[in-house]
Amino acid sequence: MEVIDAVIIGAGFAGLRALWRLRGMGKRVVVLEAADDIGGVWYHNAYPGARCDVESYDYSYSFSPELEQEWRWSERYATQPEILRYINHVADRFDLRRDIVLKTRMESAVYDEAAARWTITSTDGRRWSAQYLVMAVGQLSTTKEPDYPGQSSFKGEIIHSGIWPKHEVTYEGRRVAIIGTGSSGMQMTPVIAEKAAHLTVFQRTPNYSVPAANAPVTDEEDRRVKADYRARREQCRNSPTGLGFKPNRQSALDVPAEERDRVYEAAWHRLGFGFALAYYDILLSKPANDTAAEFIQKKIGSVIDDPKLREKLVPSGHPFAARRPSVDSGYFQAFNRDNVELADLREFPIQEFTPKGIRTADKTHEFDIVIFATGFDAFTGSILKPRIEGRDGLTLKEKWSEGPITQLGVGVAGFPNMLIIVGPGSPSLLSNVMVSIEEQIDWLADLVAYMDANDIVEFEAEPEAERAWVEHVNERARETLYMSTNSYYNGAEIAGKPRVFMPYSGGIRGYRRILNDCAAQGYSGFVLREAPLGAAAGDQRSAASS
Ligand code: NA7
Repeated sequence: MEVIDAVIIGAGFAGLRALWRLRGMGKRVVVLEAADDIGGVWYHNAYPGARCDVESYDYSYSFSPELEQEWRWSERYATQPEILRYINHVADRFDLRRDIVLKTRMESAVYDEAAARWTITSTDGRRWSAQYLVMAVGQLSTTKEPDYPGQSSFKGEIIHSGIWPKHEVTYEGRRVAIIGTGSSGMQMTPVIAEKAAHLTVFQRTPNYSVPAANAPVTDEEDRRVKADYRARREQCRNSPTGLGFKPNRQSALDVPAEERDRVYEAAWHRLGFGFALAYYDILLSKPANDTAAEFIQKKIGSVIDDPKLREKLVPSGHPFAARRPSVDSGYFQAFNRDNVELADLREFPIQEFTPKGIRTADKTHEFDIVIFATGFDAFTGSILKPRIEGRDGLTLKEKWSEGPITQLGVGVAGFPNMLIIVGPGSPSLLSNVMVSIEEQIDWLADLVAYMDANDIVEFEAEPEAERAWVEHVNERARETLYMSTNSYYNGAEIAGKPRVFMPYSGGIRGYRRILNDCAAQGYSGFVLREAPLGAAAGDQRSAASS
């Protein structure tokens, strides 16, 4: 068994950043990654049209000014291949690979209370002993795989957008189905539509989307951003969601309709995902939200030629951005093509798969390829996959059976020395996740440094503090429109999953203040111990057995 300081699970953006930071403090660190290579979701989501919906300059690491200056983004919203190249560049530039163990899935982590250490075991039986366990497993990394009757009888290829195959998939002359119209389905639709003989998009819930307004980055723009990158980073860190522009502090209801339309028009052509910040109360007040929703509905409707299709594709019935909206590049326009068909699952649900395709209540469709763009078991899916056993044999799965409970989104009572990055209880998917990743990792590194400086071997969330934090997370969510509809924010994406609001909606800046206050108060809400709480019990056990 290898004895080290920290085991980090996951070699995506969070895992690499944690490795860089902890190694820089002189810690011996190993990153375990189940996939064949690094990159996390950006390794797996290699579907056609995949790109980030946060601007490239903001969806990148800020820890190295040299890295910032030398990397040249080619587009405003980077594609998946470009982001993967960036991650690989970072890994090489900072010599991270030597501490990353690929093709290695964590099976279990068991806390040794007497030693205040975690024993991590991989599915192939290797073991590591570490003081710290850092869960950097991503929030959208466990795919949701539908299981329709007859699915295994289908003779064509079935692919999930979130674990895209490594072989080349060709569309020319082929009949393709996409099931799901979240960001993944919306991004791949126009790209596949251009190549496939026929494309059928199966829609359950019409989703709001704002145009990406993607464009190549000009040299002038690149120079401008790089000349003042620190200010841009500060803007992100101090914004509610980590996007690089100032939010509007006005209410959508306090301005005349013409002015509001001008603001929305400008936001439509520029802000993408940030449209939800065009007025501060879009996600707080239904009447304010209605103004944004109506504007977007009109815009979407205006690019769809067929009135019947328009009726089905234009989103309604839930507030704009209460479910994750998309940022698209020609999704709705793709339905004007002769080779693209919409299958409305609300009207005609899927009844079964057949060897040749899919039978819905109204017709039989024949396909060569079926793509599930059906999303993920969000927030908790990947954390709860391995067996994580804390004090007294309690597993995290048992502890979270009614929903995730954390202190500030980073620690869990009963699971000492375990840190979660961008998991439930933190701004996570409600933010530019890169900003959240860096904030949390720098905070945890400071905690580790504080523990070293004060001869502390064990930290643990206090049960009272985590109860209060969960209540605070819920309280902030109740101020918003997020709970007014079903979404992966509140566990509705998986049947039987506890219906609780998972991310922290209080914003990145507010969250950082809370983390900083916690540290300034000697890590309030956490118990810090100079000897493991379980040491006495361990002594008794070894005395009894000797
Ligand atoms: P999402 O956003 O969770 O979208 C999943 C889509 O799949 C959504 O339209 C779902 O419809 C649909 N879905 C899920 N299960 C089914 C079944 N069984 N039948 C039909 N349709 C289904 O995942 P994405 O991969 O698109 O995006 C994930 C994130 O990546 C995104 O939020 C950004 O952060 C980037 P529903 O809405 O549930 O009716």
